[in-house]
Amino acid sequence: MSWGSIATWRMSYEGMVEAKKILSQGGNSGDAVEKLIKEVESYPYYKSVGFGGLPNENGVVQMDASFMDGNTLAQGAIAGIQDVKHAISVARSLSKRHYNSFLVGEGATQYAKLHGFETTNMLTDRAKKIWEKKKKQLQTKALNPYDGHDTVGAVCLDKCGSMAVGTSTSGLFMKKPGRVGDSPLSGSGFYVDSEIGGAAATGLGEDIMKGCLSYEIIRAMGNGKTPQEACDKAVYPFIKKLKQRYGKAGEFSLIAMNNKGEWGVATNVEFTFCVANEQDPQILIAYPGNEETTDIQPITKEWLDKYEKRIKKPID
Ligand code: SD4
Repeated sequence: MSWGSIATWRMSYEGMVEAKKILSQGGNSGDAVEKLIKEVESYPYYKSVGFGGLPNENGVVQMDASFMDGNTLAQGAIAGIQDVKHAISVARSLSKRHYNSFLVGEGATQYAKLHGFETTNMLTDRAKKIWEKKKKQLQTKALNPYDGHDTVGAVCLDKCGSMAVGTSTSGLFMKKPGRVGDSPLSGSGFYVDSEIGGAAATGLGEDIMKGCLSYEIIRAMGNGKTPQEACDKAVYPFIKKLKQRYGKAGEFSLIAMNNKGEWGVATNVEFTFCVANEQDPQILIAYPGNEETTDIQPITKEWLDKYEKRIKKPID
């Protein structure tokens, strides 16, 4: 049996290298998902996940995360958790409970503290500076405050055929306190069924939720579509529908992998992602293609160099 992993954005690369070590040695898909996401949560220059994530309107980092086991369909999720280093680990721990498996706000933070999860101030100096700068800009300019947001979403398949999915995000920069996105919501931000495959989302949660897009992809794969066909079929007609009926569609991207390790993505914006199946992880870049298809290319060194500079650029 082969193993595989797909995860959102360039930021998941280093985590996927770690996940590969687990999966290629016969380790468990849940362990691989958690390890991958913890790597992203730990890196202070990724400003939309974990430590270094951008705060809400009040300057507080509030995180959402989820974990799902594709064998048992067990799920755990948290929303609006504060001061906890690894939101994904809290979500995974909650997935082991039949009751009280989705906690929000203070209750989520209390649970993490009570169960010994590492706590820390998640607001880095850099994130604070970006927030202060944005606050000032918003006073003088009519800007859209909600930019600079990405979720790490990861789907892993292990050699036993078990699948798992997880997500973690600090959500939209400058979000209202208490705002919850799609990432902890079953069927919207994530879903996995080891008999079919898994999917996860990143982008404007308010719009992803309107289509329950992760579940739609699983449903299409369950009806015989390849992961790429399922992503294309679930995402592009929905964007059209949103534009027609709601008047607009935010930016979002979906990833999927089936239980054979085949994968797909769909997006309405430039979207980097990482993938590995029986090979070293690679970073690819996707764009919306013609006629409801997705155009996928290898990443260039030029893109990666620019990215590295951008995420580490001094904040003036
Ligand atoms: C949310 N989906 O909170 C997340 C944020 C994100 O790219 O992924 N943005 O809505």
